[in-house]
Amino acid sequence: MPPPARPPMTIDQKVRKPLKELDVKGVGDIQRLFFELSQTLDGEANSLVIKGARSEAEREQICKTFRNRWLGRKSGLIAQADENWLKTAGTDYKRDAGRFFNALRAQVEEKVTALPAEIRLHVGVDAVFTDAGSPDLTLPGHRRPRGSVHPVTRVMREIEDIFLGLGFSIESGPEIESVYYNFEALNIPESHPARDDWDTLYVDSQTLLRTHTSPVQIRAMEKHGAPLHILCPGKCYRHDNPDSTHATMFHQVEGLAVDTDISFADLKGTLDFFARKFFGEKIRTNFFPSFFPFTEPSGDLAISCVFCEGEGCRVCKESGWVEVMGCGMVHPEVLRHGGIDPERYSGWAFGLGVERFAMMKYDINDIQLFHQGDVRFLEQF
Ligand code: FA5
Repeated sequence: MPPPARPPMTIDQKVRKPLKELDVKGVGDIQRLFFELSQTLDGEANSLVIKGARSEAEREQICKTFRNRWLGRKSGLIAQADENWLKTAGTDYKRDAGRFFNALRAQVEEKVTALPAEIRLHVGVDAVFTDAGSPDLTLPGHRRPRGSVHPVTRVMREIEDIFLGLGFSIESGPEIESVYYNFEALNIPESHPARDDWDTLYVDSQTLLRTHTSPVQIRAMEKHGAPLHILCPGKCYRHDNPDSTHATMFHQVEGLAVDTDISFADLKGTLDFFARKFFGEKIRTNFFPSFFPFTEPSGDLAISCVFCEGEGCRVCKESGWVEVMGCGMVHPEVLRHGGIDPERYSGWAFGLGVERFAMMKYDINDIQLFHQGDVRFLEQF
């Protein structure tokens, strides 16, 4: 009789083993390991949030245990991933492993910080526990209506998944941003007329609500240097008049790739691949010249209209094409502001509007529907 199959290793077991014992054959295998840890992190945090706490003391204890499990100095999962995966990655994999590790550590730190506010106290839940501390199963249960993922979040995750598969990692930056990162570092000095393109909500003369996710480009370059392949999803704010395609708060996803020998062909190839993955293989892409102060040359990516398949209709104004994002080669001045030598490195970047992508994907004709919280709309997703 063959010996019984061994059960698959848990992530806790894997993180305690050096890479060579995990049969790692390439960067993809390392990325999968970090991705598994990242999914475990999300899963554990989500189940703690769903469970909630019955008292302030219990909430503190839950958060402490979670922090120790992930960030504990010696036996925390991050320390273990550092010791067993990062340190044992050979020179060929060191750079990528470092990138995955940094992204994961940032994600863990963010979760650990956010958790106390996310775990809600269940006031009155004590009543369902008997004096002996065990639950009283004779009490009627609470039926909670089932929620669903918001379409904007769903689309954002779909975009993230496509780029994670290409080796990009996720970065985030503040929504309350400085004038320097939002404009100056992006080659938009105070007198530049392009500042008018972004109707800005100022907090004070040097602080604003970011008008796009592009400032994260500079922050990421400063933080990680080159090479860099990142995706920055997040909220943006503009003083735009609300209508069916404009909101004052909306979401963007920024992409940035910086490396040696990056050309416009890489940008075109990547965005064409992305558009076909997201909208379907039939989609065709077209690049039109455009202008952004932080890219040179700049372009707008248009896709063949998803509604008429390029034949011409009301949505595409009979042109057969719909513009979906701005993009271009990162301006040398922007690389310099990020601390990267433009003589050695080049890069491309893009920025897209998530609500507009969701509108095309799900045939939604009013952007305001995303932000009104109407359950009749949301429960369709
Ligand atoms: C930008 O914001 C540039 N930062 C994009 C970029 C990044 C170009 C990197 C080059 C390189 P733009 O202002 O066109 O560009 O906005 C990008 C997308 O955000 C638009 O295509 C649109 O989909 C979305 N968007 C802009 N304003 C609004 C709004 N008020 N409501 C909803 N979506 C909006």
